[in-house]
Amino acid sequence: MKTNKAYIKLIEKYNANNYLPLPVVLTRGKGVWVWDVEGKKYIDMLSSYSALNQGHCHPKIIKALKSQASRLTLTSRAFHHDMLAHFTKKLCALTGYEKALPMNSGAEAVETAIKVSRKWGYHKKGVKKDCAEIIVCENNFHGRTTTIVGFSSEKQYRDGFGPFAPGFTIIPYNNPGALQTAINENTIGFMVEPIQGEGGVIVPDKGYLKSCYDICKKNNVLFIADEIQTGLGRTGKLFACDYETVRPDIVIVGKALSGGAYPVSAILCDNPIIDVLHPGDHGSTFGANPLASAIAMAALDVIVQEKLPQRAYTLGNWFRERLRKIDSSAMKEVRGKGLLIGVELTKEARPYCEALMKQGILAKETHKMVIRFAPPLIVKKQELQWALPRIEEVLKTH
Ligand code: IF1
Repeated sequence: MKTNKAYIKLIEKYNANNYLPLPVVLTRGKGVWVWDVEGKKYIDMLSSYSALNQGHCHPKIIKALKSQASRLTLTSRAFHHDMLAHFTKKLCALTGYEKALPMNSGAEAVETAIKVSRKWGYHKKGVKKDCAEIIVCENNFHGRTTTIVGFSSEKQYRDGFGPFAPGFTIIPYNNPGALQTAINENTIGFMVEPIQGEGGVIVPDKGYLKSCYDICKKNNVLFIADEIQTGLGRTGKLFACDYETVRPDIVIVGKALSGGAYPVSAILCDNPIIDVLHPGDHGSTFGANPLASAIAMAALDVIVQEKLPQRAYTLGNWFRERLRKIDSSAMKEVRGKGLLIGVELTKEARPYCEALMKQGILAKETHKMVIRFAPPLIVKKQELQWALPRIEEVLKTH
């Protein structure tokens, strides 16, 4: 049997060096649990950055995958397929939007939102050709394409990858005044994460999203919410924007839209925005394919049937309180909403994540000083109770 070490050697030999994963090689997953190639069991407290809200290999999702995989996987968008009708009807009914435009990765859906809002800006708002501007926030994470990293404020995400696309203005997060000031006649959209995930689980002040939304409405600017990480139950509501009863003009979803079984993303909006698109304006070979559609339908069913937003709300409140009770000088702050939780430390988080791994808990550092805890939303209280003393021990002794 090959060890973790042996696999890592092979992986390092044949793969680009663009990641620094924890030194564990997983081979199986079920619910909140994963197993490495040496048979050791861990609780997954990352959930692939919220793609696994439904847990690993959810039986209903895998059943849909298998059955669709043996019937029809791809038609391209040159032809219609039956599952597209079922999937988008379900997605629109659940979210309350008139239309969906499915893609594959999150970054592609962000690019889609950028294209749709720019075209809306030229055709509906009357912005001069090639002058459209989108306002984004400092410390954002919206993906890795050259356009998207071009408006990142993180040096490493940009360095060496220019030149970048113009048309983006960066303002401070959690500051509605900065949005008001930055808007001009060419502003067509404001794109924001309701909670900044990669930025370190940064929760803005209460009322921030609503204030920004109102400013957007007053100025005929589209409010675009990137709910790729926060959406579909993670923060304790279907969307994190629901906390402030903000209904964005465009919602971007991904990750948990497939329950981790396939790359599926989408933008959601109403007809007056999406109707700027005409045949040939946008597309993707694999976007909205039959397999993706069947998987996403099952993933959405699980979110509803198993009341994942409600679970995240209740368990999240309880778990954050328990984490706050841990008496450790290494802990600075516990923050988050639902089961999107950041524990900010006074020291670098990486060694703590390595120590947690030894205890059977897989979590990942973000922004150097923060450990992110985001277990699948199907997690049981007993499973979190299993993890808590182990987390406590690591935070106290390292
Ligand atoms: C990686 C981070 C998280 C996202 C938001 C768009 C995307 C993401 C709010 C793009 C993706 C992923 C990317 C993934 C790790 C993960 C991540 F640490 F990199 F930043 F979650 F925090 N909007 N986030 O969080 O979606 O194209 O990846 O499907 O390894 O880069 P994608």
